[in-house]
Amino acid sequence: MTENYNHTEIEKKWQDKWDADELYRSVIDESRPKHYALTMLPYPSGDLHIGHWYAMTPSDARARYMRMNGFNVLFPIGFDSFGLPAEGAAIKNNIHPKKWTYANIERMRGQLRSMGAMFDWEREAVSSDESYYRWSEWFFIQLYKNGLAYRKMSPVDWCPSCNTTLAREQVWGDDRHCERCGTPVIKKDLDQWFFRTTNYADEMLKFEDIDWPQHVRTLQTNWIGRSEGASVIFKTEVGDHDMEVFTTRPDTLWGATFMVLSPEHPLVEVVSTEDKKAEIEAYKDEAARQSDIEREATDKEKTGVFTGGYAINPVNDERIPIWIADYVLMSYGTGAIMAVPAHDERDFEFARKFGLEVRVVIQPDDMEALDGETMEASVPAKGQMVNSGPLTGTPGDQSVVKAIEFIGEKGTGKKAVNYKLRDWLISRQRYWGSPIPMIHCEKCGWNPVPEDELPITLPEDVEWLPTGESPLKLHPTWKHVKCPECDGKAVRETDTMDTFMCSSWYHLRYLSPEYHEGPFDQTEYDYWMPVDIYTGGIEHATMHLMYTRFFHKALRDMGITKGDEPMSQLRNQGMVLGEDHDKMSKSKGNVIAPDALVDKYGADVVRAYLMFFSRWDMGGPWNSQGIEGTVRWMRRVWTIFNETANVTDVTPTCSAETKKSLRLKLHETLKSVTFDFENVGFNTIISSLMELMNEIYKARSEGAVGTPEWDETLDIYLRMLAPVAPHIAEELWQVMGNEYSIHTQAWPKVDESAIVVNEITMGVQVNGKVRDRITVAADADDDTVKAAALASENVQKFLEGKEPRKVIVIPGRLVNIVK
Ligand code: ANZ
Ligand code: ZN
Repeated sequence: MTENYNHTEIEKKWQDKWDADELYRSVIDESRPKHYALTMLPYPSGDLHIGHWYAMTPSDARARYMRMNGFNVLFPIGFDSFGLPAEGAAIKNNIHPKKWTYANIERMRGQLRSMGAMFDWEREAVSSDESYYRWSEWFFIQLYKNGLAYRKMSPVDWCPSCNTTLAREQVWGDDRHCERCGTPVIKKDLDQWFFRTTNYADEMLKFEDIDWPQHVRTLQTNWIGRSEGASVIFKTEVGDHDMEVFTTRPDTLWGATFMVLSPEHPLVEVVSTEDKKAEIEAYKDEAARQSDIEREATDKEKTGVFTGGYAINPVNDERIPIWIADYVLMSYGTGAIMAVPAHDERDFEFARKFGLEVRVVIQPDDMEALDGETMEASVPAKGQMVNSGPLTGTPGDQSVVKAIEFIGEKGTGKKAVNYKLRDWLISRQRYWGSPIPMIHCEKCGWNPVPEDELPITLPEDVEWLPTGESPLKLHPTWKHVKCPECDGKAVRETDTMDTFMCSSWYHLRYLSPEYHEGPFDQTEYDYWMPVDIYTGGIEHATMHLMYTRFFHKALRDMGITKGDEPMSQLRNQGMVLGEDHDKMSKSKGNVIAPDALVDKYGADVVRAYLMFFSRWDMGGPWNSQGIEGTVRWMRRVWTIFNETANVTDVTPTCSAETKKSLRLKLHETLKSVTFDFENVGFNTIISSLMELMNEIYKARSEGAVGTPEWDETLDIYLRMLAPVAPHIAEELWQVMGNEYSIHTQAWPKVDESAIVVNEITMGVQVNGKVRDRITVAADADDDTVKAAALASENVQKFLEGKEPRKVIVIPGRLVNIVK
């Protein structure tokens, strides 16, 4: 009798044993190639959800596969444990953010262990530990010393409910609400710390040396938003101030019929005439209430106000009216534009609405002569320059270059590149984050905390209830320190760092979490870095995945890291949706809780089903019927191994054909599973294993038990199963009388000779009558087929010893022999 498959007992037993034996400890071993498999670290929200399982368990299977292939694999885990939710929970439940966070970490460690993943817990890193954030602080100082951290007064997006600034990516939707709490975001002027990510904009556009999905590359490329063009200086008529514009079309300079300033532009005050001031103020107020997205929308009715002022066009000294309009954003380029209505869509709509001149200066070759008075839409295409003073007649393929040369000679403009990417705003007016290690003295200005005084630790006695002020600022003593330069009275920076700072380098802390001489141990770095495969959610395409690249490159230039990129390969999973095909949420009641599933089915089934139910990079809706299919498969696996484990003296009764086709299926499966593991294609791994299981049952019914082919199949089956379902594979490995552990076994090798791909049978005719059938490889050439046909005994008989006059091969079907 077969024992029942008691997953709870089996999984617990092996998890404990693996732990006790330190089976997944990864230490430097120069004799083996290394493989650093990194899965995105979780935020300790308190509950591991199905999304974590979906990210981590297939990644674990891949890491295990690499290990079986002879790699020394590092697969670490940790917690991204600073951040706003801890303070939210603190306020709600009156519990210290630190206490809440560490209690959650404790609980989640247990949940993570239930996955049966090959995490090396000795390398766990927790970003809110003093031993960790000490180095976040240290990195801040290095960035500061290298001119990559600076302080600037700037209008920021502020969430009045969370009481903090938000990065551009944390402001969501057309109504611009806070990503965390949904409150509408307002603008506020604050002194903030920034990292100069824009220094690396061009380099971050290069992806040649890394294997990252095209989708992520496109998102990052668009986010960086590089535009080439020119910067041109127009002078204001009154006061001769510089009004710099960025344009991608310097070839249209002669067509500028008005200028537009962003309502927030500092020159608005200067150029506007007294009679316009009231109207302008009203317009500015209105613009401030809209989001950049709303303001930029092309389908929006254009609005604006004439300032009463004029600028001088540097190419022809023409006097041009200056307007303000909300479609020009202060946050892009210089916040001022030259408007060329004949060739720019938004400028055209604006000109028509306010009756401004539309002047054609570009004539594309393939279009009828354009007329500014009558045209119904702008013509943005390049073409020959017309109406453009000395440059009239310049062909479209040279127009931009010639125009830049022209303004260059006049000293009024030059080639320029512009980016949508902004510097990274680091400051958060919050408590639960890494302190920014800077000190301000009235006399000496800003200075970093001396490195030997690190870490600056967070005080525990803080008021976390909302006061409208940052808890560190409110603290009575914490901020008061001596100036590192003059020893006089000074104050600490009371803002803390954006948590994306902590997660920009956690892959380095994993290398040596106990190391205290630096952020990481160089020996470990040299062995393990770069990360060979990074897996996680696509939602991190533009923030985390750009910050971590920036960070690595900045550190590289300081001689701290090596190589140009931190992560050689990236693969993203999709999202597990609720059964109703909606995003899971507590309010919709469609949340799938992994703990309950593990209780009911076991971790192995949950792992396998998550790999099976959809393409990993696509995700899809959960299906509670679907998982039953995986359960049945796992039971069949359990049963067949147990039933045949102790069979010793059985006489195989199957045919040679059965043995051959079992081996064929086995090695075909091994080949495709190997291919799929290499290419991170998890769903087909499981379906292949299911199919092979059917073949195994069939072979058993045909009497294959006891044959060498049978033994080989079972052995290879378990090795293929081991990365997917590590517990059951370990148990069955033992049941089969093998030596512990299956997880230190080698991945099996495909026997190509067992896979004669697609044999076909062809008829052989002699003088029009079928005399025999031959079996050949489908891809056999004509000569091979002819030789096989002529070798047939029957054919020889009918040839009666004569040489055939003709042999014709009809590929795939027939050989025709003429006697
Ligand atoms: C004159 C012109 C003529 C333009 C023409 C376009 C076509 P990208 O590709 O996005 O970089 N622009 C510049 N700064 C702006 C701002 N702060 N707010 C709104 N629009 C702004 O686009 C650059 C073009 O967008 C610039 O080139 C400018 O209009 C406009 F036939 O200048 B152009
Ligand atoms: Zn000082």
